[in-house]
Amino acid sequence: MSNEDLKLKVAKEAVKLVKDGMVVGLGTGSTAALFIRELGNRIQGEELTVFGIPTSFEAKMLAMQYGIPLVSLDEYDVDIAFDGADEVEEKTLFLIKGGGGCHTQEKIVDYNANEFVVLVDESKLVKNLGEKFPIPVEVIPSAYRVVIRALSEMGGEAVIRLGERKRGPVITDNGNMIIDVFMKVDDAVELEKEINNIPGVVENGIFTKVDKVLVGTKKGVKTLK
Ligand code: ABF
Repeated sequence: MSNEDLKLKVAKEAVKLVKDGMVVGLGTGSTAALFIRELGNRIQGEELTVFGIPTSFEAKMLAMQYGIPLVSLDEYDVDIAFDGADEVEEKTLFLIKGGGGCHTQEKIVDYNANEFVVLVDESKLVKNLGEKFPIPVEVIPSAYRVVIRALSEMGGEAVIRLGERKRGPVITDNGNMIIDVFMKVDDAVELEKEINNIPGVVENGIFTKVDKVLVGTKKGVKTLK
């Protein structure tokens, strides 16, 4: 069974948690994309009244494609948010997100949801946060050099994320740059705050407020909480 099969299993399980009348946070990435498709199918099939709040341009386009009516945080609170992750620390359920560069909008929606549910296949589980993945940091472009310096002083190895052809930096939905930081994460709660305290940083990809993680395994979907 491939990782893609496991992601689909998780998406199908997650969509069962949505109830009629809910406002749902729609995450970004390949797992969240499967969830958005499944949710669209359920809304059409069962004629549910459900609204989505997207976490990225990508999620917005998918929601429109699959017929999920959209609202915004201007007027609505989020009942439940579903989103992917790059790493999940098994013992704490802390996450690294932002491999797709959308973690700022994701954190706004996910942290403000009444319930935040993470959707991953088992390859994303790690013993210690930062084991495989750098921490993505969204940065105001004019501040990139001083932010890199500050992150280096904190013991990180910080690199600007470049686009596929490596001709320039990746630009986020918010018009900013991403700096990826390779560093040991001893205290994720403190580090999340500390990185955000650097002038010029918009948001980092450490997520420490998670309600539930649905993990796709070969034996089925397990829930961590
Ligand atoms: C988003 O998509 C990101 O925060 C995370 O980087 C990524 C996970 O993507 P996938 O589900 O494709 O592995 O949720």
